[in-house]
Amino acid sequence: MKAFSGLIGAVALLLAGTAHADDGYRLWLRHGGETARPAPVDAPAGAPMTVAVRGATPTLRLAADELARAMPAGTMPVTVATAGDAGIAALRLPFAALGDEGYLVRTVTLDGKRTLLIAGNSDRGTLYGAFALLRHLATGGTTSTAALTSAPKVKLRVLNHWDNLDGTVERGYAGQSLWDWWTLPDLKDPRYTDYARANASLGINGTVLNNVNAKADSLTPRYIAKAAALADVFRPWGIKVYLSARFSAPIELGGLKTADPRDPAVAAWWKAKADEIYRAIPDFGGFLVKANSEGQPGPRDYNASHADGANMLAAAVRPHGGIVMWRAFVYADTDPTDRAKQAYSEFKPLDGTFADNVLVQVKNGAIDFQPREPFHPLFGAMPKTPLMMEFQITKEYLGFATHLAYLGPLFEETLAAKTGRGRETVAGVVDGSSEGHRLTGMAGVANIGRDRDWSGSTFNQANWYAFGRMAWDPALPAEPLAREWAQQTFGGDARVVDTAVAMMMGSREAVVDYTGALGLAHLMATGHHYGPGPWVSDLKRPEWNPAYYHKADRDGIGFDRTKTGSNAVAQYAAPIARQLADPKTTPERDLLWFHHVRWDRPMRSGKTLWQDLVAHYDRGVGYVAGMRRQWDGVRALVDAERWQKTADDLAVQEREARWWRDASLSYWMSVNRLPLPAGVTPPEHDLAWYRAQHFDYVPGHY
Ligand code: GCW
Repeated sequence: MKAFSGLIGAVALLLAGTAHADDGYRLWLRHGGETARPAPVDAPAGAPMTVAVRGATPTLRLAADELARAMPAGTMPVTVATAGDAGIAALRLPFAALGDEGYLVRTVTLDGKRTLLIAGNSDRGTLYGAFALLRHLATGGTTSTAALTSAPKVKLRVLNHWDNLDGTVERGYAGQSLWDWWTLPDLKDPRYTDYARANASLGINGTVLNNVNAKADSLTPRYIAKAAALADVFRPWGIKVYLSARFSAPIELGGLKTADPRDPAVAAWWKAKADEIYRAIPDFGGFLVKANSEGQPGPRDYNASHADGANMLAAAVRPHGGIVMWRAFVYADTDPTDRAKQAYSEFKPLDGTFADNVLVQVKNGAIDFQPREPFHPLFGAMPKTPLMMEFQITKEYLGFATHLAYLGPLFEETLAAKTGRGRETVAGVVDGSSEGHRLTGMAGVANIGRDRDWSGSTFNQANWYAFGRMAWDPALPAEPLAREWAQQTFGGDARVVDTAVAMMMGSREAVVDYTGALGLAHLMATGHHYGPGPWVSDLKRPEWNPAYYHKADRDGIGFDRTKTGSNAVAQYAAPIARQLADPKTTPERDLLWFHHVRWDRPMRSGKTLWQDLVAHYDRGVGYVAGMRRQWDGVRALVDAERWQKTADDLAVQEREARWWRDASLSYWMSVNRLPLPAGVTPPEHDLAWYRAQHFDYVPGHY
């Protein structure tokens, strides 16, 4: 009997364990719906909700399903519909302001009965409304307080997958690509549906399937059929498919001698290719192009301009309503000028010459997704061209998947930056309000892979989340987004939510601090970008070397971008250029980005620059130690699986933050010959040890 009850106990324990195990698959959508594997549902039990669907389309049905699964039992009936329905039109609700994709949620009387109506002008709008209502309920709202109205401020809200056809992901740290190109189009992994659903819940409405370092193969009939299969899965969720186009494809696939965009045969090849794609994918979004950058082919190979290239492709997709996203991330290995200046120099003169279905896609900063960069000077400098923001959600330079770094503050900092043209902000440029552009967009380089938790850690999911929400509304601040994400992800316990938000909000600054604060950038190891390498100075191209970026010597440190140096500051509008021209008026957080200053320069803290820099390294490491303590404090309140994985990641992060600090300090001391301030812990090893660290098979580096 004893043994028997012991057995029951063990089974019960096992069941309880299973019930609470959570591998993060459900993301912030806790009301279940996993198609890949049955999972526990947090939604309240009870009689199912009545959800009426008027004029059912596949998309409206999806909206209704979400609500039926998640709405608390016993609440008022819900109706999903679109504005065109006669009964809804008779209500005379303010649909005009909602545009194509907006929604409203409010209590109305329909056919003599009170119902909570969720409706948009399109069924996609209604689907977004359903998710907005669920978010409202999961973050403390009730159906009786549900009076929601919203329309996206940005038209194209797009993920960029740097996914290769062999299943690897460039700068991806969450496992293999989600796309199983080999088995497509026959096999449609249920995860494709879950992926689309997660994106729809945020309002993301487009996805570029393949790496910008593109292979022409993506444009062959075989791969078009595979992309079409994904497009079929994504369509009811309001998501369009786009492809990265390799500019030399007419040569590689078409057997032409040239890819010169001014050659009629080249234009005809692209037109036929576009027609072929649209036959398979009638709502194909268009092309994303990386041209003449890091070895990619492009119009400059033929002395044609980026506008020539973009416009030729734009003409091919125009009859089908497609668009071209042309990247401004160019720097040439033949151009000796400051890399930070090159995109502006190349693109600014082209303002006004792009076709009206082209967006120029600009990274948030002028170098490359560093932990902190001042906003890209192109924002505000090309008023006649829609500029699309490109953020990197995957953390190539912020600790890969293991470091906890919430990017909301990084996104917010860039979007809120003033361009110096009147009251204009970067957000105003991106959402088109500043110049009245209607074609607008925001892209995020995805952090999604085949890991069960999609993003390589629970907290990385917050970066996908924040990107999607800010693409919908670039004015949304990072903190409330962190909170709503944490509430949905961990449930309602305020202790967990408060702790998660507190950890998240300072986490990006901590990465800045332990990798190099005060405007330092690009100090990582070569190629794979894992860990510190400030000493690297022997690579072929000057701008590949960290030493090119920090310019540290015995007397000082920093890149002079004023007129005594590269004069990159002159690329900003006058008020900003003036501010940045003087180290005294430059924000200290960007000081060494724009100025070469002495190690003993006095700082606001009262310390010298050197002492201040050391303090930043210590603060960064200390912050991570602090996050570990905070996370320990909620151990009992978070499911074991997600708690443990996060705790393990934080341990890695603390070790690697120390490594960054120690390696960097050792190197700076070898250059400036200065002692560490009193009381500061010396690096664990000597510089030779740090320089000798070598890593093969680093993820994301192909
Ligand atoms: O961030 C850098 C990466 C490259 C990437 C490139 C780009 C896709 O190190 O891996 O290539 O930028 O954005 O094109």
